Amino acid sequence: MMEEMASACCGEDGKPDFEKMKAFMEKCGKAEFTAEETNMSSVANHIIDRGLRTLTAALVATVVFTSSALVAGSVVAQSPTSEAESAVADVSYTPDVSFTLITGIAQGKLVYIGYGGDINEVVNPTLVVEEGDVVQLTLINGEGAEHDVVVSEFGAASALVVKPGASSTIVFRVGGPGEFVYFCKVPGHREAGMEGQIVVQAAVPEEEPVAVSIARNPADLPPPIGERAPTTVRYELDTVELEGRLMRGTTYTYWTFNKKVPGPFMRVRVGDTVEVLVRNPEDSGMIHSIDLHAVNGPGGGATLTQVPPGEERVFTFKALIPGLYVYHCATPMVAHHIASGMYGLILVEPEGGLAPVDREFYVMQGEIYTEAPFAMRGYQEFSVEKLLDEAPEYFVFNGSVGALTGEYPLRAEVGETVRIFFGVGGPNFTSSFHVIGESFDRTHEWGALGSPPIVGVQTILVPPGGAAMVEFKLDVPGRYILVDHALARLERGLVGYLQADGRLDPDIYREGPAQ
Ligand SMILES: [Cu+2]
Repeated sequence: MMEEMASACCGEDGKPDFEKMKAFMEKCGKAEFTAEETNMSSVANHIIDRGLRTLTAALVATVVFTSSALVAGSVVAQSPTSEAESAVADVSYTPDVSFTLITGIAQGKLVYIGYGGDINEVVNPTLVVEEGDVVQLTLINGEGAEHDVVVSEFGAASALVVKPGASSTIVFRVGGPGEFVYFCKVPGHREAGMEGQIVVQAAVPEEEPVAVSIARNPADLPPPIGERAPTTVRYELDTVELEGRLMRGTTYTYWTFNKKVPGPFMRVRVGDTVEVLVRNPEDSGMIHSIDLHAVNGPGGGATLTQVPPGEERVFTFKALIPGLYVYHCATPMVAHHIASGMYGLILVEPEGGLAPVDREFYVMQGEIYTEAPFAMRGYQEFSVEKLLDEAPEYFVFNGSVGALTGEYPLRAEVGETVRIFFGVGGPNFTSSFHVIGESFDRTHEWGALGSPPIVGVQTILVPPGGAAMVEFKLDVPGRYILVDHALARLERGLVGYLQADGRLDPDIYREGPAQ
């Protein structure tokens, strides 16, 4: 297939021939590909490797549009260090940029109206993207006439949306800089006003983040306890309210333990005496507290730690049962305090400690309820209505969108065993935690460390206020993706990367047929 396509798109001299390429694309058609042909992104990569990047951009777009959401993410930038490693391309389950258009009527014309982000309420908005971006475009029927949206240069066309509220999503990859058109191809609609521009710009360097990061580095946790006698351990928690970065260009008022989400990873041994000091700064607007699920006593500490601004409280408990436990603020409205970021994990290690592993990580899942829709720019206000309706706009790992992709991806080496302490702050949604490309060799479900692990698990359910400890050995280099397998949540920010470096063992994973 690869050779056929390469020869179909190149001249005798092996150089790109745009006319031949166009003919090939027409032959391929715009709508249907066979299963084999949807694998053409690898073919396109091959052509890109031969230096035909710009000319084949439209071809790649066609392929991406008709294949699944699994997009080869680094095909252009990849510089394999060996033949073996070149077989593993990074994958991304997310587009680089997404837009939503709602059909409607403005000034007597049929139009598209932008929804969310920079294009909110703009009529026939100009969609600005960067060269090479994978673009996701969702069309929603706003008034009940039949519509679609087409970007013919990239071979992308939505389904017809017929009833009010019906929607269709297309995904395509753009090529080099230029101006392109999207429009409705229902007869007469383009002429009636349903048309806008897609402007592809040269890539600009990532803007410096101006907002404060509240994301907890998943590698930020204390070392294993190992072999030691019970002792007294002290923790100090500052309940800091601050405006932090929710995603690129978007901020939100977080309530935190020690300015990060999740709060600090506490690590003690069974039998330890644990002293917890909660300090609420003078400039806080709220009372705050802590309820640790590792505590045996009313409120898990919350009855002893309702701390008004400018004051502090201290309490002490004995860690009686080994396990991985959630802690959170327990001041009314508790769900609001949790949704604002006030949660973390406390590990009570068994006598003798946990089995040694090569890497440990600390990851927690939560929801954020903003008044405005997902991905709006600027400061976002909290919505108690959406919280009570359990309708979050954002789902996040470690506090913010991008915390575990752009900011702090997990890193490990092939051959290493990785342990993830995974918890759900929530406040409302159970996680179907999964690492794409791996299964868990050992899982302590519900954070139960006193029971033997279950072995060979693909996806682990973790409820709000619950946790799990998972371990797996990495056999193949590349990018693994942390998700909640309720994958619609990925579209609202819930994704993280685990990057494994090392050499590929072709016995375990490689392209091509078995020998
Ligand atoms: Cu609080």
